Amino acid sequence: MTPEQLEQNFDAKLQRNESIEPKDWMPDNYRKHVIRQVSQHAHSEIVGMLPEGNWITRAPSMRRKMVLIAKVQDEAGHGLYLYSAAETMGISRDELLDQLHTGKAKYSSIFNYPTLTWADIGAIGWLVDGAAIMNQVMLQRTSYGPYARAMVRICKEESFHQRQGYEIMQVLSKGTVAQKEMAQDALNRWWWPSLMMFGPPDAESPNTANAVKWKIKRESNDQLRQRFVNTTVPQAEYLGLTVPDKDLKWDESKKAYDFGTPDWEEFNNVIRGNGPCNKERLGARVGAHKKGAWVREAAAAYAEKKNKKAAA
Ligand code: BYC
Repeated sequence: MTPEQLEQNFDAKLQRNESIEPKDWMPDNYRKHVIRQVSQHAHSEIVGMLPEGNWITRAPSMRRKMVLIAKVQDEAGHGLYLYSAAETMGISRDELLDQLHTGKAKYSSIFNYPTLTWADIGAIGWLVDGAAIMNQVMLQRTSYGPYARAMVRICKEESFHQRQGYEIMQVLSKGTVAQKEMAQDALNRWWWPSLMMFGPPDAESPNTANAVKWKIKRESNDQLRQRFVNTTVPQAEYLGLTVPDKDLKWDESKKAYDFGTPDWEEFNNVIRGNGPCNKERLGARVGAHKKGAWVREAAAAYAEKKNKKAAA
């Protein structure tokens, strides 16, 4: 087939909403785009374990501790499915990790903020996992098959995470005055960073045009951000908490909330590596990777021995 025919076949597959599979021909830029997004997503899951892991030893009860351990462990699993999905595109795990450890690859801006109180664990589940699901539901239909299939299971687990976070917020907001204040303070600190998770406004998003053309993204950053606000504001009202946005207002004609503009300068600063916890997060990841070297070496030596035995 000529290069033109290959490209036509690829476009026709997308038109028919068929998934693109690892052995299919694909344009180089599609491959690069998917590797970039899937690997950033994988890194986010892995780095995302750190702010919550910080509270495992301080969870207020045994039940909360068990639930939090399970949640953080789920995030590790998500990272592993996503690294595997990226590897089907022909990039190695070592290369992917190297990109994270050298700061070449991004991970979600949200994980560069500190978790100061137990209410932050509630706010992360409710808002951060809530924003993640809003984005990930459409990714179950993303055009790259291995990514779409990984997202099905991830979405199920993220729904559970969102509910456990909201339940923590319910308990705190119905608790003592101090507990309610703690819940409000967490909402105040996590609201705007959660809106930033969806990425820059559509007009300033360099990757959206190709992502939509290739059906990698089915909805834009702004569309998803709007849906998140519409869904989450009534949840905050139910808790008796106030969303920290003086411009927030229901618009009956649009059947949607008008809301203020996130501080995009802060966002750009965080993704350039200058957020409150960027250095700490990356330092923790690089340190964990170094400490884990003996486990990787032992696993490789065991596999080699087993292979030799099987071949003998
Ligand atoms: N943070 O052209 P744009 C989770 C970058 S974790 C950092 O709009 P795109 C969880 C963007 O990469 C869930 N960087 O990009 C885990 C691009 O830079 P490059 C994480 C961001 O790709 C543990 C530039 O800004 N979810 O669930 O079309 C505990 C311009 O942006 C961010 C995913 O990763 C950001 N927030 O759209 C709890 C979902 N936003 O690469 C929860 C998959 C933008 O050109 N990813 N940038 O240098 C996506 O859907 C898309 O990649 C994004 C960005 C919507 C994030």
